[in-house]
Amino acid sequence: MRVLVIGGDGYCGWATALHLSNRGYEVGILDNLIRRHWDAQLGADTLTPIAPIQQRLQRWKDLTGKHIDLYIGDITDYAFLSKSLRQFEPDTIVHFGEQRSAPFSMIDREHAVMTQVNNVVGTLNILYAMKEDFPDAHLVKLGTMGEYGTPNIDIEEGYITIEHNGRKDTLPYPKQPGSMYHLSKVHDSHNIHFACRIWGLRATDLNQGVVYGVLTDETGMDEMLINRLDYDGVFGTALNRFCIQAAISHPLTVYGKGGQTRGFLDIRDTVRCMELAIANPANSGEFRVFNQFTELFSINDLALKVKQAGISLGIDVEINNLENPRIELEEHYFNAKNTKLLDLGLEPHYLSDSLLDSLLNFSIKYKDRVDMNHILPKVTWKR
Ligand code: NAD
Ligand code: USQ
Repeated sequence: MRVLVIGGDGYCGWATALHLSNRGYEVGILDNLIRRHWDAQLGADTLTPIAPIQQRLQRWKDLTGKHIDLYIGDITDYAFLSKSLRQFEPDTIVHFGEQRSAPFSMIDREHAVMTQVNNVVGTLNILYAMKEDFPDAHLVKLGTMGEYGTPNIDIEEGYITIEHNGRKDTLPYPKQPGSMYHLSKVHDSHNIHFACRIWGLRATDLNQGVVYGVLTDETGMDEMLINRLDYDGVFGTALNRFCIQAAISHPLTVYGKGGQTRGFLDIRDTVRCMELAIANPANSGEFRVFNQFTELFSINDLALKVKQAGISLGIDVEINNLENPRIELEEHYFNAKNTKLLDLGLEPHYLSDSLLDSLLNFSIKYKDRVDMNHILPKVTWKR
């Protein structure tokens, strides 16, 4: 099976592309490398020294004998996208290629517009290119758990059955996203659903939770295959940031009360979930939604776990409750379903002491690369 991984130079995409290649899929990567450019603009860098994409792919080939095609360009450029798809002829299109940071999208009007144009137009172009040339291909699109927000009822996987005035229907689950970025994913979901209903395309929307960890079987094979690990206040995410903060003895940056609860998963489960979704495609005309996370944690839970793991490594970890730069509920009900990927055979790597130890040790190894100016959050949601 031929799988094109759009956004394959990024954190989830790189790990997924190598995993699929290792499992015998014919893989292509399409990426415009804009994430490397955004890092440079912010003056931030991944904790880990990532090699240029061409060198990464050459090393993968030298190590495994497996070739990965490379298309460098922007999916908002329809001519480029359409030409690349015609060359590669995918059976499955995996779409990670978006601006994915909530704080980045909340910097100012320009960043909000850029995020929504990049994400919404890129996805629309993919839908039109599929309608035109690959109507039977399967789109596997990364959505986010943050599309749902934090409703005071259980979160279902994409749809909810509602009884209203004596009538009953199963409808898209209500969405209340918390940033201009998360909103872009809601817009994408609507557009993909429309394309499935009207044109009969097949798609799986993976509402992924926050990903943590850095090593997978493939990215751990060689230093040149190392994955990115973001720690800065814009692109870094909760648990990864906390481990890196612990490694440099910086107090953990819990925003507000820390009762914010989210779905989380290990990057080793991200790659496995992608494989399961690809191997079990949606039907023609079906817009399928899976909630892709393995465990729920509050930010306080995570901070305490990192503090505990620090003790076993002889590091004294302090926890700091900062004023919350975001506008979000800090104490709330959160109970999301996640059975569909488990039903397909996912065997989760639950957050364990050994993973925390390994992530902390990994962070200690590269701690000299940390720029302290990028630890505290600088972007605020407030007017
Ligand atoms: P990332 O920033 O590391 O990677 C995204 C990649 O997409 C980058 O290499 C970037 O250059 C590329 N890209 C962006 N816009 C593009 C365009 N217009 N054309 C071509 N390439 C483009 O992000 P990530 O953490 O790997 O996230 C990947 C996807 O997974 C995103 O859609 C994100 O919303 C989703 N997701 C991520 C997480 C997480 O915790 N990292 C959690 C849930 C969902
Ligand atoms: N948070 C802290 N301290 C920090 C960083 C974050 O308390 O140092 C809190 C935030 O306020 C928020 C929660 O942790 O309540 C999650 O924030 P995050 O930065 O870890 O993740 P988020 O902004 O939600 O975005 C990340 C990815 C995004 C993905 C999303 C999945 O960047 O691409 O869509 O996780 S989810 O959160 O399930 O929507």
